[in-house]
Amino acid sequence: MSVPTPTPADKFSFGIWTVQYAGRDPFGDPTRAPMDPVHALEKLAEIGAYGVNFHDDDVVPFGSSTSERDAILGRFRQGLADTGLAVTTATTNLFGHPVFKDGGFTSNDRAVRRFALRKVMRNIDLAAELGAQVYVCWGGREGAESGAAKDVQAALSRYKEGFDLLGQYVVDQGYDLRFAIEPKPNEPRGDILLPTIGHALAFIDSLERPELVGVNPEIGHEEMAGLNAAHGYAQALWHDKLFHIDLNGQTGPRYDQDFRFGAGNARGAFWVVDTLLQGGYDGPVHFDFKTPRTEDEDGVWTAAAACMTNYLVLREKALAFRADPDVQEALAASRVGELATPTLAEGETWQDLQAAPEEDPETLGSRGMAFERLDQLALEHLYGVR
Ligand code: GLT
Ligand code: MN
Ligand code: MN
Repeated sequence: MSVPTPTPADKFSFGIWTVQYAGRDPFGDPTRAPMDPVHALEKLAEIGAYGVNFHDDDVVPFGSSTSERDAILGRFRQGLADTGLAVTTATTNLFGHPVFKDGGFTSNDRAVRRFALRKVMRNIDLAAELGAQVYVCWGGREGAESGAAKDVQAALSRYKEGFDLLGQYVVDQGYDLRFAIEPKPNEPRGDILLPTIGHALAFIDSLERPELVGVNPEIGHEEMAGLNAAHGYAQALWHDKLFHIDLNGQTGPRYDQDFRFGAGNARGAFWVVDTLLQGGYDGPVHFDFKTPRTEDEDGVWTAAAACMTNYLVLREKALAFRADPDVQEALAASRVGELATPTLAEGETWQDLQAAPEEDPETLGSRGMAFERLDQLALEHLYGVR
């Protein structure tokens, strides 16, 4: 297998902040120079990306005046036109400025909440103008470090109030825009609200317009919580709520590593790709990674290109796995397809079930499931020996 090359049909997209990340961490200063967003557009187009995603502040620095904002956006629009990159998604920075130290939508300080909602609405206008169809909401600062500091039930009510207001806003403005909540268990807060895909899905059900809100799961964030990211993506698909994806790499429950996609838990990445393909996800294939601060700018573009390469490699491997006759045989031996058959026959009732001849648990219990053979075939595809 040769190293594959991305094409626009692959719909690869990047957060502008991913390549702009200059290497600041809690222990050290940036190791790279700030990156002009238009330069980011040019380089992303050059390496084969299809689209971009940005926070308001990635493009227009926080606190810019109206005239500065207009000038910066004029240049950015020109950069989009010149490169042909699509704006697939946009989002709001509700975590960087000190005003958001206790959150945006759920800050204890009501004035902060009002400021946050206005900031989101302003960027939604820009997102809609630039053609974004999904608006990502990562509530990184919505949370707490200590017990009494946050009334969690009140915070969830304010979170709901925020999404209800924004839903009303896009409907009133006639925007074709849906929201995608990005869960994360912790970091930068000690504990973040809506920490996993499951929490977010349950929360969405409480909203006035649940149809406008889905999830944007990030592989690393689910793995930080010790969860199986592919299972989370599958459940989001089952609920019809996988509006967007953040692909990256992570090695188990620890700090948010944001490795390039395919690094870290490679086996988990394989199953995420397989889940997306089998589940028919057809949105942008979006990467949210941070290049380690050991790298210079060349390293940033190496890492960005590698996200796409690794996706294409894993896509080919996942498709080859599914097409392999040995795998189809192993799937049948493991009775995987049988799970699609409803447990009761059509029209059968619980009374019929009670009246049916009983299964023999000894016979059933003595049958092996043959999952080891099936998983070994997957690993042989992943390891490149099939
Ligand atoms: C930040 C975070 C990401 C989110 C981004 C969207 S910002 O980089 O680490 O996981 O997707 O707000
Ligand atoms: Mn992350
Ligand atoms: Mn993310």
